[in-house]
Amino acid sequence: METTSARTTDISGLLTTNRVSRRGVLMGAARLAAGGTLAAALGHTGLAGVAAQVTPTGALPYPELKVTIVDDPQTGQAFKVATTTIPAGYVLITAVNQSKDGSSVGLIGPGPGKTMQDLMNEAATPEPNNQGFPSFFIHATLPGGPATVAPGETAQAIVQLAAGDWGLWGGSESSNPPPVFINATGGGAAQPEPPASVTITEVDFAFGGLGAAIPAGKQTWKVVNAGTQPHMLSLSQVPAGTTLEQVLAAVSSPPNATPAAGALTQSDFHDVGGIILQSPGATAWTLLDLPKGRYSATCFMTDPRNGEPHAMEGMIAVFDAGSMATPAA
Ligand SMILES: [Cu+2]
Repeated sequence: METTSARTTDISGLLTTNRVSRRGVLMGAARLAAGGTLAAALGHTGLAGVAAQVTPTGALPYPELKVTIVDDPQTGQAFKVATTTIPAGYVLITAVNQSKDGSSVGLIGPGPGKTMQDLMNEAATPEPNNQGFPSFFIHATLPGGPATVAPGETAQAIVQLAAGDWGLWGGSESSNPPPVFINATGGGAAQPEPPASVTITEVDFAFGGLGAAIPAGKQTWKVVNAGTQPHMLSLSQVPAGTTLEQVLAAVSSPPNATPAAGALTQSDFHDVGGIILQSPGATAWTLLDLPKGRYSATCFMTDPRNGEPHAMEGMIAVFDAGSMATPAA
Protein backbone atom coordinates (compact mmCIF):
# COMPACT_ATOMS: atom_id res chain seq x y z
CA MET A 1 0.00 0.00 0.00
CA GLU A 2 1.19 3.49 -0.74
CA THR A 3 1.53 5.87 2.11
CA THR A 4 -0.50 9.03 2.04
CA SER A 5 2.55 11.22 1.70
CA ALA A 6 3.95 9.22 -1.18
CA ARG A 7 0.65 9.39 -2.92
CA THR A 8 0.45 13.13 -2.34
CA THR A 9 3.84 13.53 -3.95
CA ASP A 10 2.67 11.60 -6.97
CA ILE A 11 -0.41 13.73 -7.23
CA SER A 12 1.56 16.94 -6.96
CA GLY A 13 3.61 15.65 -9.82
CA LEU A 14 0.68 14.78 -11.95
CA LEU A 15 -0.83 18.18 -11.39
CA THR A 16 2.19 19.87 -12.86
CA THR A 17 2.03 17.95 -16.09
CA ASN A 18 0.44 19.70 -18.96
CA ARG A 19 -1.35 16.61 -20.14
CA VAL A 20 -3.28 15.82 -17.05
CA SER A 21 -3.43 19.02 -15.12
CA ARG A 22 -6.72 20.82 -15.27
CA ARG A 23 -6.22 22.00 -11.73
CA GLY A 24 -3.55 24.28 -13.09
CA VAL A 25 -6.32 26.09 -14.83
CA LEU A 26 -8.04 26.63 -11.53
CA MET A 27 -4.91 27.72 -9.78
CA GLY A 28 -4.22 30.15 -12.56
CA ALA A 29 -7.64 31.66 -12.10
CA ALA A 30 -7.06 31.90 -8.38
CA ARG A 31 -3.70 33.58 -8.82
CA LEU A 32 -4.95 36.23 -11.12
CA ALA A 33 -8.00 36.82 -8.99
CA ALA A 34 -5.87 37.24 -5.91
CA GLY A 35 -3.72 39.70 -7.80
CA GLY A 36 -6.69 41.89 -8.44
CA THR A 37 -6.69 41.11 -12.12
CA LEU A 38 -10.34 40.22 -12.03
CA ALA A 39 -11.19 43.58 -10.55
CA ALA A 40 -8.85 45.42 -12.87
CA ALA A 41 -10.26 43.67 -15.88
CA LEU A 42 -13.74 44.49 -14.78
CA GLY A 43 -12.88 48.15 -14.35
CA HIS A 44 -11.19 48.24 -17.71
CA THR A 45 -13.80 46.38 -19.66
CA GLY A 46 -16.92 47.33 -17.82
CA LEU A 47 -19.96 45.16 -17.87
CA ALA A 48 -21.91 47.21 -20.37
CA GLY A 49 -19.89 45.61 -23.12
CA VAL A 50 -20.02 46.29 -26.80
CA ALA A 51 -22.95 45.94 -29.12
CA ALA A 52 -24.27 42.43 -29.28
CA GLN A 53 -23.15 40.48 -32.30
CA VAL A 54 -25.03 37.31 -31.71
CA THR A 55 -24.33 34.81 -34.40
CA PRO A 56 -27.06 32.44 -35.51
CA THR A 57 -25.83 28.90 -35.08
CA GLY A 58 -27.32 27.09 -38.00
CA ALA A 59 -29.20 24.06 -36.81
CA LEU A 60 -28.99 25.03 -33.17
CA PRO A 61 -31.50 27.67 -32.08
CA TYR A 62 -29.24 29.24 -29.50
CA PRO A 63 -27.18 32.39 -29.40
CA GLU A 64 -23.48 31.69 -29.82
CA LEU A 65 -20.57 33.09 -27.89
CA LYS A 66 -17.45 32.44 -29.91
CA VAL A 67 -14.23 32.50 -27.90
CA THR A 68 -10.94 32.40 -29.75
CA ILE A 69 -7.94 31.27 -27.72
CA VAL A 70 -4.68 32.80 -28.85
CA ASP A 71 -1.10 32.69 -27.60
CA ASP A 72 -0.11 35.66 -25.49
CA PRO A 73 3.48 36.56 -24.58
CA GLN A 74 2.51 37.76 -21.09
CA THR A 75 -0.19 35.38 -20.00
CA GLY A 76 0.41 32.34 -22.15
CA GLN A 77 -3.05 32.45 -23.63
CA ALA A 78 -5.75 35.06 -24.08
CA PHE A 79 -9.43 34.96 -24.95
CA LYS A 80 -10.92 37.02 -27.76
CA VAL A 81 -14.68 37.39 -27.99
CA ALA A 82 -16.87 38.96 -30.65
CA THR A 83 -19.34 40.28 -28.12
CA THR A 84 -19.60 40.81 -24.38
CA THR A 85 -23.38 40.78 -24.27
CA ILE A 86 -25.47 37.73 -24.98
CA PRO A 87 -29.11 36.77 -24.46
CA ALA A 88 -29.67 34.79 -21.28
CA GLY A 89 -30.79 31.19 -21.54
CA TYR A 90 -29.16 28.38 -23.44
CA VAL A 91 -25.94 29.69 -24.99
CA LEU A 92 -23.65 27.84 -27.37
CA ILE A 93 -20.02 28.40 -26.39
CA THR A 94 -17.65 27.81 -29.29
CA ALA A 95 -14.00 27.62 -28.28
CA VAL A 96 -11.61 28.03 -31.21
CA ASN A 97 -8.16 27.13 -30.00
CA GLN A 98 -5.60 28.91 -32.14
CA SER A 99 -2.88 28.60 -29.52
CA LYS A 100 -0.08 26.07 -29.39
CA ASP A 101 -1.34 24.47 -26.18
CA GLY A 102 -4.51 22.79 -25.07
CA SER A 103 -7.06 24.97 -23.36
CA SER A 104 -10.50 25.18 -21.79
CA VAL A 105 -13.11 27.93 -21.57
CA GLY A 106 -15.29 28.01 -18.49
CA LEU A 107 -17.82 30.46 -17.14
CA ILE A 108 -18.01 31.73 -13.60
CA GLY A 109 -20.67 33.85 -11.99
CA PRO A 110 -21.63 34.92 -8.49
CA GLY A 111 -23.34 32.40 -6.27
CA PRO A 112 -27.03 32.63 -5.42
CA GLY A 113 -27.91 36.04 -4.01
CA LYS A 114 -24.42 37.40 -4.64
CA THR A 115 -23.01 39.93 -7.09
CA MET A 116 -19.95 39.78 -9.29
CA GLN A 117 -18.39 42.29 -6.90
CA ASP A 118 -19.00 39.88 -4.02
CA LEU A 119 -17.32 37.14 -6.02
CA MET A 120 -14.33 39.32 -6.84
CA ASN A 121 -14.02 40.41 -3.22
CA GLU A 122 -13.97 36.80 -2.13
CA ALA A 123 -11.49 35.91 -4.85
CA ALA A 124 -9.19 38.74 -3.77
CA THR A 125 -9.34 37.81 -0.09
CA PRO A 126 -6.44 35.66 1.07
CA GLU A 127 -7.61 32.39 2.48
CA PRO A 128 -5.95 29.64 4.44
CA ASN A 129 -4.68 26.73 2.41
CA ASN A 130 -7.88 25.08 1.34
CA GLN A 131 -6.14 21.95 0.11
CA GLY A 132 -4.91 24.07 -2.76
CA PHE A 133 -8.36 24.81 -4.09
CA PRO A 134 -9.76 28.37 -4.04
CA SER A 135 -13.00 28.38 -2.13
CA PHE A 136 -14.53 31.14 -4.21
CA PHE A 137 -14.90 28.56 -6.95
CA ILE A 138 -16.97 26.46 -4.58
CA HIS A 139 -19.29 29.36 -3.81
CA ALA A 140 -19.55 30.61 -7.38
CA THR A 141 -22.00 29.56 -10.05
CA LEU A 142 -20.22 27.43 -12.64
CA PRO A 143 -22.37 26.66 -15.69
CA GLY A 144 -19.59 24.75 -17.49
CA GLY A 145 -18.01 25.36 -20.88
CA PRO A 146 -15.84 23.56 -23.43
CA ALA A 147 -13.07 21.56 -21.76
CA THR A 148 -10.00 19.92 -23.13
CA VAL A 149 -9.74 21.68 -26.48
CA ALA A 150 -6.69 20.46 -28.37
CA PRO A 151 -4.40 22.99 -30.08
CA GLY A 152 -5.75 24.01 -33.47
CA GLU A 153 -9.15 22.51 -32.79
CA THR A 154 -12.61 23.77 -31.92
CA ALA A 155 -14.92 22.50 -29.21
CA GLN A 156 -18.47 23.47 -28.38
CA ALA A 157 -20.68 23.30 -25.33
CA ILE A 158 -24.16 24.54 -24.56
CA VAL A 159 -24.55 26.11 -21.14
CA GLN A 160 -27.38 27.79 -19.31
CA LEU A 161 -26.75 31.41 -18.40
CA ALA A 162 -29.09 33.31 -16.13
CA ALA A 163 -29.36 37.03 -16.77
CA GLY A 164 -26.46 38.78 -15.08
CA ASP A 165 -22.69 38.98 -15.02
CA TRP A 166 -20.37 36.17 -16.03
CA GLY A 167 -16.63 35.81 -16.38
CA LEU A 168 -14.74 33.65 -18.82
CA TRP A 169 -11.88 31.76 -17.21
CA GLY A 170 -9.75 28.81 -18.18
CA GLY A 171 -6.67 28.35 -20.27
CA SER A 172 -4.10 25.69 -19.59
CA GLU A 173 -1.78 24.66 -16.82
CA SER A 174 0.85 27.00 -18.23
CA SER A 175 -1.37 29.92 -19.14
CA ASN A 176 -3.25 32.60 -17.25
CA PRO A 177 -5.70 34.20 -19.66
CA PRO A 178 -7.12 37.45 -18.27
CA PRO A 179 -10.82 37.03 -17.56
CA VAL A 180 -13.31 38.40 -20.04
CA PHE A 181 -16.62 39.57 -18.66
CA ILE A 182 -19.91 38.81 -20.32
CA ASN A 183 -23.32 40.25 -19.54
CA ALA A 184 -26.30 37.98 -20.15
CA THR A 185 -29.46 39.96 -20.71
CA GLY A 186 -33.14 39.29 -21.02
CA GLY A 187 -34.04 35.70 -20.71
CA GLY A 188 -37.29 33.94 -20.15
CA ALA A 189 -37.73 33.26 -23.85
CA ALA A 190 -38.85 29.73 -24.58
CA GLN A 191 -35.98 27.63 -25.86
CA PRO A 192 -36.00 23.92 -26.52
CA GLU A 193 -33.63 21.83 -24.41
CA PRO A 194 -30.69 20.67 -26.49
CA PRO A 195 -31.33 17.17 -27.81
CA ALA A 196 -28.82 14.65 -26.49
CA SER A 197 -28.19 10.99 -27.22
CA VAL A 198 -26.11 10.27 -24.13
CA THR A 199 -26.58 11.48 -20.57
CA ILE A 200 -23.61 11.52 -18.23
CA THR A 201 -24.34 11.90 -14.55
CA GLU A 202 -21.50 13.14 -12.40
CA VAL A 203 -21.61 12.06 -8.77
CA ASP A 204 -19.13 12.12 -5.89
CA PHE A 205 -17.11 10.39 -7.31
CA ALA A 206 -17.93 8.62 -10.53
CA PHE A 207 -19.31 9.11 -14.04
CA GLY A 208 -22.66 7.49 -14.67
CA GLY A 209 -23.81 6.79 -18.22
CA LEU A 210 -20.63 5.53 -19.84
CA GLY A 211 -21.84 1.94 -19.54
CA ALA A 212 -24.24 2.48 -22.44
CA ALA A 213 -23.14 1.84 -26.02
CA ILE A 214 -21.57 5.07 -27.28
CA PRO A 215 -21.75 5.56 -31.04
CA ALA A 216 -19.00 7.04 -33.18
CA GLY A 217 -19.51 10.33 -34.98
CA LYS A 218 -21.25 13.58 -34.16
CA GLN A 219 -23.34 13.53 -31.04
CA THR A 220 -24.39 15.65 -28.09
CA TRP A 221 -24.02 14.54 -24.50
CA LYS A 222 -26.03 15.98 -21.66
CA VAL A 223 -23.79 16.28 -18.60
CA VAL A 224 -25.55 16.58 -15.25
CA ASN A 225 -23.73 17.33 -12.02
CA ALA A 226 -25.71 15.37 -9.45
CA GLY A 227 -22.91 15.59 -6.90
CA THR A 228 -22.09 17.99 -4.11
CA GLN A 229 -18.85 19.42 -5.52
CA PRO A 230 -18.05 21.02 -8.89
CA HIS A 231 -17.17 18.39 -11.47
CA MET A 232 -15.77 18.25 -14.97
CA LEU A 233 -15.72 15.80 -17.84
CA SER A 234 -12.43 15.74 -19.71
CA LEU A 235 -12.46 13.47 -22.76
CA SER A 236 -9.43 12.21 -24.64
CA GLN A 237 -8.99 9.59 -27.31
CA VAL A 238 -6.49 6.94 -26.27
CA PRO A 239 -5.00 3.94 -28.10
CA ALA A 240 -7.34 1.04 -28.77
CA GLY A 241 -7.43 -1.40 -25.92
CA THR A 242 -6.19 1.08 -23.33
CA THR A 243 -7.18 -0.07 -19.86
CA LEU A 244 -8.43 1.93 -16.93
CA GLU A 245 -5.27 0.90 -15.09
CA GLN A 246 -3.11 2.42 -17.84
CA VAL A 247 -4.99 5.72 -17.73
CA LEU A 248 -4.81 5.76 -13.97
CA ALA A 249 -1.07 5.12 -14.12
CA ALA A 250 -0.61 7.89 -16.66
CA VAL A 251 -2.40 10.47 -14.56
CA SER A 252 -0.66 9.28 -11.40
CA SER A 253 2.94 9.29 -12.58
CA PRO A 254 5.22 12.24 -11.88
CA PRO A 255 5.71 14.45 -14.93
CA ASN A 256 9.39 13.80 -15.37
CA ALA A 257 9.33 10.12 -14.56
CA THR A 258 10.59 7.76 -17.21
CA PRO A 259 7.50 5.93 -18.43
CA ALA A 260 7.53 2.20 -17.84
CA ALA A 261 7.70 0.05 -20.94
CA GLY A 262 4.31 0.10 -22.61
CA ALA A 263 3.03 2.91 -20.44
CA LEU A 264 0.95 5.67 -21.96
CA THR A 265 2.61 9.00 -22.61
CA GLN A 266 1.13 12.42 -23.21
CA SER A 267 1.13 11.86 -26.94
CA ASP A 268 -1.21 8.91 -26.43
CA PHE A 269 -3.95 11.28 -25.28
CA HIS A 270 -5.77 13.33 -27.90
CA ASP A 271 -8.16 15.78 -26.32
CA VAL A 272 -11.64 15.76 -27.82
CA GLY A 273 -13.62 18.06 -25.55
CA GLY A 274 -16.00 17.72 -22.65
CA ILE A 275 -17.27 20.11 -20.00
CA ILE A 276 -15.09 22.21 -17.69
CA LEU A 277 -16.18 22.77 -14.09
CA GLN A 278 -19.90 22.88 -13.47
CA SER A 279 -21.60 23.48 -10.14
CA PRO A 280 -23.71 20.92 -8.32
CA GLY A 281 -27.09 20.94 -10.00
CA ALA A 282 -25.77 22.43 -13.25
CA THR A 283 -26.43 20.76 -16.58
CA ALA A 284 -24.39 21.43 -19.72
CA TRP A 285 -24.13 19.80 -23.12
CA THR A 286 -20.95 18.87 -24.96
CA LEU A 287 -20.99 18.63 -28.75
CA LEU A 288 -18.69 15.81 -29.76
CA ASP A 289 -17.43 14.21 -32.96
CA LEU A 290 -15.87 10.93 -31.90
CA PRO A 291 -13.92 8.78 -34.32
CA LYS A 292 -14.44 5.10 -33.64
CA GLY A 293 -12.05 4.20 -30.88
CA ARG A 294 -11.14 4.17 -27.23
CA TYR A 295 -11.52 7.16 -24.90
CA SER A 296 -10.75 8.22 -21.39
CA ALA A 297 -13.05 10.32 -19.22
CA THR A 298 -11.54 12.12 -16.25
CA CYS A 299 -12.39 14.77 -13.67
CA PHE A 300 -9.46 16.84 -12.40
CA MET A 301 -11.40 18.90 -9.90
CA THR A 302 -9.63 18.99 -6.55
CA ASP A 303 -11.57 17.61 -3.62
CA PRO A 304 -11.32 20.49 -1.12
CA ARG A 305 -11.67 18.04 1.74
CA ASN A 306 -8.40 16.26 1.08
CA GLY A 307 -6.68 17.79 -1.94
CA GLU A 308 -7.19 14.71 -4.06
CA PRO A 309 -8.08 15.08 -7.73
CA HIS A 310 -11.48 13.53 -8.27
CA ALA A 311 -9.88 11.21 -10.80
CA MET A 312 -8.08 9.51 -7.95
CA GLU A 313 -11.37 9.17 -6.08
CA GLY A 314 -13.15 7.35 -8.88
CA MET A 315 -13.95 9.93 -11.57
CA ILE A 316 -11.98 8.16 -14.24
CA ALA A 317 -13.20 5.76 -16.91
CA VAL A 318 -12.43 4.33 -20.31
CA PHE A 319 -15.00 3.57 -22.98
CA ASP A 320 -15.31 2.72 -26.65
CA ALA A 321 -17.14 4.75 -29.26
CA GLY A 322 -18.58 2.88 -32.21
CA SER A 323 -18.14 -0.54 -30.68
CA MET A 324 -20.33 -2.87 -28.71
CA ALA A 325 -17.44 -3.80 -26.46
CA THR A 326 -18.35 -3.48 -22.82
CA PRO A 327 -16.82 -0.32 -21.44
CA ALA A 328 -14.92 -0.39 -18.20
CA ALA A 329 -15.80 2.22 -15.66
CU1 LIG B 1 -15.30 15.66 -10.17
